[in-house]
Amino acid sequence: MKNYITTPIYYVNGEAHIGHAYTTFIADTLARSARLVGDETYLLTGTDEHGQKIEEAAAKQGKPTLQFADEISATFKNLWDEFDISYDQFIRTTDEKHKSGVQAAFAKMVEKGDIYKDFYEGNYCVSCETFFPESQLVDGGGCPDCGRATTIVKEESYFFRLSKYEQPLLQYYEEHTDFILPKSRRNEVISFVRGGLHDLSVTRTSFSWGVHMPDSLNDPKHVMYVWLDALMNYITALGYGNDGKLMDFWPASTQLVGKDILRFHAIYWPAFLMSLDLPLPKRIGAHGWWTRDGEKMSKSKGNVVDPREVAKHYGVENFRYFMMREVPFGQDGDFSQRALIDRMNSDLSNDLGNLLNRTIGMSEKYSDFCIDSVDVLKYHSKEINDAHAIISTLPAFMYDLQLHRYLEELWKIFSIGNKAIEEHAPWIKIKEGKTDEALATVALIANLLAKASVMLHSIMPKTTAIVADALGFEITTASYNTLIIANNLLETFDIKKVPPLFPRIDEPLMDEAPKAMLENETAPAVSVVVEMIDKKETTVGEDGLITIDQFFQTSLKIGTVLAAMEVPKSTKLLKLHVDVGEEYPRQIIAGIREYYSAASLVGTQVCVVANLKPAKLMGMLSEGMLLAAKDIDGLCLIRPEKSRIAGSSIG
Ligand code: ME8
Repeated sequence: MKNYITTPIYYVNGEAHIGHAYTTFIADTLARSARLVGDETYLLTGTDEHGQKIEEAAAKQGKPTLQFADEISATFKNLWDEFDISYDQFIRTTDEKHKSGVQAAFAKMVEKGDIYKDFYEGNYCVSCETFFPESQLVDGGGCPDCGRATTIVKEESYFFRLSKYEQPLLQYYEEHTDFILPKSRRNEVISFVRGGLHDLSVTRTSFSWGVHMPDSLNDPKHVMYVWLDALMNYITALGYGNDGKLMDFWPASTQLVGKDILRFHAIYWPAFLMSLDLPLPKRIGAHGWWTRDGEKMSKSKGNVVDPREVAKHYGVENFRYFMMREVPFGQDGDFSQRALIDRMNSDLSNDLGNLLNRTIGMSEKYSDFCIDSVDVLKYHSKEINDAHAIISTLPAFMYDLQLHRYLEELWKIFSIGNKAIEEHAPWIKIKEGKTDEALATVALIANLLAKASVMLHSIMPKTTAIVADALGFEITTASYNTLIIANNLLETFDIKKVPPLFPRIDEPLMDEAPKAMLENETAPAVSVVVEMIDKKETTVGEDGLITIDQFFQTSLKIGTVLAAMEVPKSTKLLKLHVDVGEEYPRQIIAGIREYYSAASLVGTQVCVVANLKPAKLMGMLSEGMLLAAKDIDGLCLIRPEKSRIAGSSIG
């Protein structure tokens, strides 16, 4: 099956914000999901670069318009590359092929008798690049969409016979009930069209930054209306009006837009396509708008959320997961760091991350990392069947763009896993000598994680690739077919240890840290300190000596550093995840950043004071302390001479 998915093309009058990232994440998810099931897929995104608005923005900066457009367009493209968006083409409306494609489309509309020349006088909003009838204006002449003042423009114009398509459009909506999603928006569109469609002015003479008329019209003072130019990108990208090489991807399977531009996509665009004798897209999905901490984002308020910043602090895939999980498609959503952190801690760290850590930990202890699914169906057929029942409901949610429901359902698989561990307690089964049963439960969890990872792949591609790698397989159409379609289990494999994928976050990472916290960042973590557990019994003698028993009250252990990261806004602290042979790694905040880089520590061994009372440093829990020695040359960690099993006791 062919699958063509598009995002809107973004105006180059400003850099990307989270609204742009949201549409692009959803489009990328749909494309990845289609590729995974084996569909031939094409994902299009790009930039919308013509029109008065862009011309004015460039002039304001004193730059030639094309240079200005080049610069901003590149920031979008770079962002999508940084975010690993799997687009097949990044179209720009200033591309020569696009311009000639639009001219070919215009010529076809003329040939069809759908274009005529007349005069237009009306209230024009430059910001929205749209004329509005007097009756729709707000506050004495303001634009009904953005509220800005409109100006009266009278000019010669070519018109598109939109009115001719009023009935065909209504009939189309009637016959294709899922053409517009969500359904509530469909009703809005229908009532707008029922209210009557006026012919549409589709050329301008008041500026020249746009696509010119086809040569056949010999009318150089006219340029195309920017929305006609922009909408055509969806077919010029496929070669319309040129080689037409990719036109077999048309009609698009899903075209994603924000609710504010639905009218252009659900009314003008289908009418243009009817005029061109082309089929209509299968679905137009209109998403809601994002606010920040409950407020509308605007440059003047300085509260626009920069997607790069969010990704830098929280990770692009966690951000992506949050956006799709948090808000039902079509509804407005609110971005707050607290909501993002909560999702990361509860869904990602607690549910998914812990399940993986526990699987790795148990397999290490009970079977030297080997996972064998041989007895899974003997002891756990119910869990496997329940997981498959859930999985079978997922494609419909993806199809309906209900990604929050998709994820909500998918997460039930992790609940099945966690419940199975509690109920079957493999550690007790091992003690009772029921090794097969214990190992079957561990293998069940590994299989649930594998299947869930495949289904989560389109939303968190890199993260799930790491999970799959730990579980000895790769996420491909072939593994989708075996694990999901055929409902098979994993082959016998050795599980790989991976650093915890979702460290818990306690404090917002993007806000200014309170000053007091910054100043109070010296960690006690790096000198040999003996925590006295019971003051009476452990009092140091008058001679300054302690007994051997007193010494052994300090639990010192060998730890392996699984992950290390810098603590934002701190010059001294590193956050480490250290395996000390327990079910979960410990989080240790150590004041060693001036002496060690985070990367140099991963995989090395350290000595850990393991029975210190947990303490909070800069709002983060520290569950231990590293031994180190310091002199005038600086600080160095105390390490075992040779590598020892994590958790080995020192003393
Ligand atoms: O409209 N939350 O481009 P654009 C969510 N060039 N989405 C938001 C948003 C927010 N706060 N703010 C904007 C254009 N958007 C045209 C499209 S397509 C042929 C031409 C969304 O850069 C908005 O709804 O102004 C739209 O879908 C997209 O960002 C691009 O807006």
